[in-house]
Amino acid sequence: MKSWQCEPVPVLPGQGLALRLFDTATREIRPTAPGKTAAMYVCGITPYDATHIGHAATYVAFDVLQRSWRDSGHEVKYVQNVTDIDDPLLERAVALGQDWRAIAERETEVFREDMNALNVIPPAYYIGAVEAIPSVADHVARLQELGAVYPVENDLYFSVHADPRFGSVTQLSEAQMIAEFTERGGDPARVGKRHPLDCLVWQAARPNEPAWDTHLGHGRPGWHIECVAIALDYLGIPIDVQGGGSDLAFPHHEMGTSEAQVLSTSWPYARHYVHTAMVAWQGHKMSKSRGNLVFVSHLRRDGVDPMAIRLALLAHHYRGDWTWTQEGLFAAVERLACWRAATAVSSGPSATPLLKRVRELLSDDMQTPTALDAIDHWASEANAIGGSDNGAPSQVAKICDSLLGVRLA
Ligand code: 5CA
Ligand code: ZN
Repeated sequence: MKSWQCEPVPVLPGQGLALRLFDTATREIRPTAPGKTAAMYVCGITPYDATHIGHAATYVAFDVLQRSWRDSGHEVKYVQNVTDIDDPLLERAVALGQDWRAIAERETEVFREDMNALNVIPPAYYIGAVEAIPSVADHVARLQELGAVYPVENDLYFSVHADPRFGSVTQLSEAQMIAEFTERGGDPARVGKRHPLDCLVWQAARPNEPAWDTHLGHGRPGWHIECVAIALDYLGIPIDVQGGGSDLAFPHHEMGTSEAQVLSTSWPYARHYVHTAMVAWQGHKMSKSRGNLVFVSHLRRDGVDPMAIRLALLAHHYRGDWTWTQEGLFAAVERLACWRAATAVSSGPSATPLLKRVRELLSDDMQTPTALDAIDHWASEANAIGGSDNGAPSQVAKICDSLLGVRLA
């Protein structure tokens, strides 16, 4: 699938520090240890009602992660999917009386435009679920050969306990898993399943729903196996980072991990599971199902500078839930103006200590709020008393662009 464009990332003097990140599976901040090339898979949108601020916060967080890896000398192989066939998309199509493909295409295009405006580095491979169907069918067939898949009526289910490590990503109790599975679209009570937590990998065609012909029959993929097939095809195992919002840790990443570990007879699927916090609005998690959404495209249409949106997101640490507010956006607009004024002149306070400090903060589990404070400090001094270091302001602009993705020029 077509991805999007972004401006080249400026290269900074010296090299960034090795990135340490919180890993959901081990519940600690550990060094990411990628080889020369770091492999990252981030779960993409289900393309209806995109791009809301929650989506944007998640993709901007992984963009900062990628920038930090690049700054410390790694190449990054980044893969993202688009869930362009799934129940919620079909439900929306019925509600709007529109073709599901038209909705998916339109919303994916809005997402691309928003990502471009927010200066998010595109994935090297941007893969739709529909285009991955032949691969999904192959992976399901392989799971069948391994004895990890069984039929329920005409659908196919994966036995999650075929992976002895099932549960190790989120470490929830079985009761918690069943509760979350129910809440997040799972079907623990379906008659014919061998275990309530077993998950759908292939759904046989249903009346008035799209379906594809494969060697598994006429149908469409389950959700988790879609991401696993794409990640295994384009990255291989282990990947360095499996990313997404915290709402995906269970069941999506837990079950996908077990599918991948059975398929590859190896573990771990991912060295780090990185989960971003949920952004709320009007008292609840911003979500398409609830409809409490603030759209990036609407803010842009109303004249908000996308770099101010980006700064409003970066003002929150990626692991702490937070609420979107007008005040937060206004503060970001002011901050952007202050940074632009400070970097529009030819000399200022030295950029060298600032670069060191920002690198330290970002390498330590991506402390973006404190990194913004450090830049504020430099900018206030620059605006109040100036400085004699020629070229420092343009160096600082480069730091903001390269490490935070905030373009000031
Ligand atoms: N297509 C699947 C992933 S394979 C999906 O979850 N799509 S989504 O459109 O619902 O979400 C896209 C990404 O945005 C996911 O990583 C999700 O965790 C994240 N996300 C959704 N809502 C929020 C929110 N309110 N705050 C932060 N991130 C969110
Ligand atoms: Zn996914």
